[in-house]
Amino acid sequence: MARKFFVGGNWKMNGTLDSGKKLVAALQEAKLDPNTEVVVAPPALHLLFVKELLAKDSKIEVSGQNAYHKVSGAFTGEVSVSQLQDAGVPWVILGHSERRTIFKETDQDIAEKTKAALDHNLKVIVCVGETLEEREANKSIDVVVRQLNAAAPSVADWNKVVVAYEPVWAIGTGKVATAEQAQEVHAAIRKWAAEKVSKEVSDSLRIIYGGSVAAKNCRELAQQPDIDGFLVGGASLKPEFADICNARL
Ligand code: G2H
Repeated sequence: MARKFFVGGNWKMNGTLDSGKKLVAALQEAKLDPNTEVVVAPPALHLLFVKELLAKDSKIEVSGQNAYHKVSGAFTGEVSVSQLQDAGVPWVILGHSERRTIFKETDQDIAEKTKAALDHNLKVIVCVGETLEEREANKSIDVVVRQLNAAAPSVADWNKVVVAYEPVWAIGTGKVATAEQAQEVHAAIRKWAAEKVSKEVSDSLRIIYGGSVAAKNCRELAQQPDIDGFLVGGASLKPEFADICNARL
């Protein structure tokens, strides 16, 4: 089964309303590969503004960068999965390494958030990936499998999930994983899905790569058989994001 190429732009905690408007205008002017699904994740404060600007081009969807699993309550500073649903935001990124490391989210937290998001009809980009220390100890695949095993019981419908493999040592560092390094882990994730979930899910699951993806390295990565797209940080704030969306052209 052909997997639709998927490119997410994770704007992280960057930009202003004005710069968001310019990024949207650039995306609307660019000629994007119609066979690529494009999703952008602006800061929470900018989500509805960007969603409205994009409405003219319904092909590009928006995503939250995080969400809390409780529906409502005394959780100062959080945005809930049900608030994203209510606002018509179709996607949410969960388990990004910056959430795991800086904000101390655990595998269990991410499992709870994944369940809550899917229960509220959101589509989820679940991030996994090892640290440099773990890679040097040859534990990359063990770590990724541990993170996936924690999230898997929360997933009733894998069609609503995209897995992002983001080696922590490659994030925002300019050190991109080689195409071979990324492919090896992506193949291991697909094997895990075949064994743990089903052959059908393994064949259809989109596994995207994140970590210093740029126009200059995206094409080689995009040619790997198990790389189905990208989660892009820094370069999603630049005109080259359109080239990354077109990596398969
Ligand atoms: C990884 C990635 C986007 P960058 O965090 O999720 O960021 O492309 O800046 O490494």
